[in-house]
Amino acid sequence: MTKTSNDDDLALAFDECIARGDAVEPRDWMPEGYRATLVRQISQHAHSEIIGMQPEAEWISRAPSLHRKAILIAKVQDEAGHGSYLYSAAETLGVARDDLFEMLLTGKQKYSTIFNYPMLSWADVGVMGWLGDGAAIVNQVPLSRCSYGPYARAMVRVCKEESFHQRQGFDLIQAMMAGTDEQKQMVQDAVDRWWWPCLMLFGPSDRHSSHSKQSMAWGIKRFSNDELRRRFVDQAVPQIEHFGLTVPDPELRWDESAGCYKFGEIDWEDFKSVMQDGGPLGKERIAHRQRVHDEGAWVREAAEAYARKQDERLSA
Ligand code: FAQ
Repeated sequence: MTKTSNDDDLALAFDECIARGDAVEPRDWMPEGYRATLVRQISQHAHSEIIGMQPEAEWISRAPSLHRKAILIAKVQDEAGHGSYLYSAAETLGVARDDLFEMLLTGKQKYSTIFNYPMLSWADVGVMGWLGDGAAIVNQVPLSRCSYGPYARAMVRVCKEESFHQRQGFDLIQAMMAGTDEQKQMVQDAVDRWWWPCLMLFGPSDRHSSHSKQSMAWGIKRFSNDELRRRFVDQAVPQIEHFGLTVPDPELRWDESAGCYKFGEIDWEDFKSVMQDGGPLGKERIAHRQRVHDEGAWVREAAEAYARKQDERLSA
C-alpha cells in the first residue's frame, strides 16, 4: 500500500499524543508495531495470571485453617479476574480471545517463568504472596501509567488487588516466623528457592531485552527491566532481614555511595531454559490448562447461547 499524507498526519498525531502523555484509546490510529507489542505483552501478562492460579490452587485443600483457606480461594479467584480484564484489554486491539488461548496452549506465546517452579510447602504460598506479588506490584504499578488506556485502567485494579495479596503473604509469613524452629526453617527454605525466580520476573537484563527500548519510547513500559528489579531488591531485602531471614545471594551488599543494594548475577542460562523449555513444570501447567479449557467448553457454549437469546429478545 502506498503511503499518503493522511498516514503522515495520523502518525504525527500519534507521536504527539505519546509526547503529551495522553492515553491512546482503541479507536485511535496507532502504528502496527505499537498494536502488536501491546497484544504480545498484554496477552502474555493475561496468560501469566491464569497459569499463576495453578500452583496456588494446589494448596487450597491443604491450607492449615478455614481462615487461610478462604484467603487463598479469594486470591486464586482474583488472579482469574486479572486474566479476564487483561484478555478484554487485548481484545480491544482486535484480537480474539480464542486465538490467544490457542497461542498459549500451543506454546506460541509465553507466560512468566515463575509459575514453572513447584510450590513445595505452605511457606511457599506465603512467600509467593509476599515476594512474588511484591515483585509483580513493582513491575505493574508503572503499567497503570502505560500509554494504552485499556491496559493502564486494568492495571489500576489489578495492582490494588495484588497489594492485598502481598499483605496477606506477609501476614502468613509473620505467623510462621512467630512459630516453631521448623516453621522458620520452612520459610527460609522457601525464600531460598523463590528469590531468584522473583528477580527473573522482571525479564532479561537491559542489555538483552529486545523490546524495552521501543516499548519505553512508546510509553508502554515506563522503566527498564533492571531499574524495576533494583527497586524490588531495595524494598524486599529490609523486609527479609526484618524477619531474621537471609537472602540466598553471597554477593548482596548495601552500597553506601550508590544508595542501593548491589546483588549477584542471575543464572540467565536457567532463565532462558525455563523460558524456552518450560522448566520443571511447563508441560504439566499447559496440559492442565488444556484439560480445564476443554472441560469448560459447555460453560462457554451456554453463555453464548444465553447471550444470543438475549439479543434475539431485544431485537424482537
Ligand atoms: N518469563 O524484551 P523483553 C503475575 C520474555 S506477574 C517468561 O524484556 P518485554 C501476577 C518476553 O515476553 C507475572 N518470559 O520483553 C501474579 C519476551 O518474549 P517475546 C507477569 C519472559 O515484554 C503474581 C522476551 O522474554 N507479569 O502474573 C519473562 O519488553 C503471583 C524478551 O524480554 C507481566 O507479564 C519472564 N519472567 O518485558 C499472579 C507484566 N521476562 O514476547 C499469581 C507485564 C521476559 O519476545 C501469583 N509484562 N520474558 O516472545 C511486562 O512488564 C514485560 O512484558 C516484561 C518483559 C517485563 C515481563
